[in-house]
Amino acid sequence: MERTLVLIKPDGVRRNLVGEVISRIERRGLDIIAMDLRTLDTETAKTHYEEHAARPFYNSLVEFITGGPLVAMVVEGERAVEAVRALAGATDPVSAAPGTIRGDYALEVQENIVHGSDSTYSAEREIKLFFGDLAV
Ligand code: RTP
Ligand code: MG
Repeated sequence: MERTLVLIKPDGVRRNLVGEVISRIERRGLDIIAMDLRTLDTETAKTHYEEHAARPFYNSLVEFITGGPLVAMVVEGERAVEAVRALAGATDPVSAAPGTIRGDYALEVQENIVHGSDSTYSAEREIKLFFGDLAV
């Protein structure tokens, strides 16, 4: 069993896609074991995306992810990290396959609806950042 951090980003909440995203996760057979609606402070957002600190889109990304409420959840299941990444689709929604969340609902690379941890290592770091003591 694996755990991964999933975010329904502020664009997904604003567009009322929370139920749609949760439904896809549940139908796939993954379990949601923690979840809340919250607005990130700048410090948490910067830490979450620290790997992108040198990228030109970093400031814009931090502004976007703190710009409204998001849904944070811990998802558990067999190979959950890879399974959620497959459900989400490619980072750039235009290249994301139809049938994926991004491929069905987004067109812009920044406002791409969901986040899923990209490795078990990232998942552990991100779950600690968002949910404290909940172990991976
Ligand atoms: P995420 O971390 O949100 O799950 O997305 P990802 O792994 O598919 O993509 P990553 O490379 O980690 O990028 C993180 C988020 O930054 C925004 N982004 N903007 N303007 C741009 O060129 C650009 N590139 C990435 C997206 O919101 C992306 O999901
Ligand atoms: Mg990423």
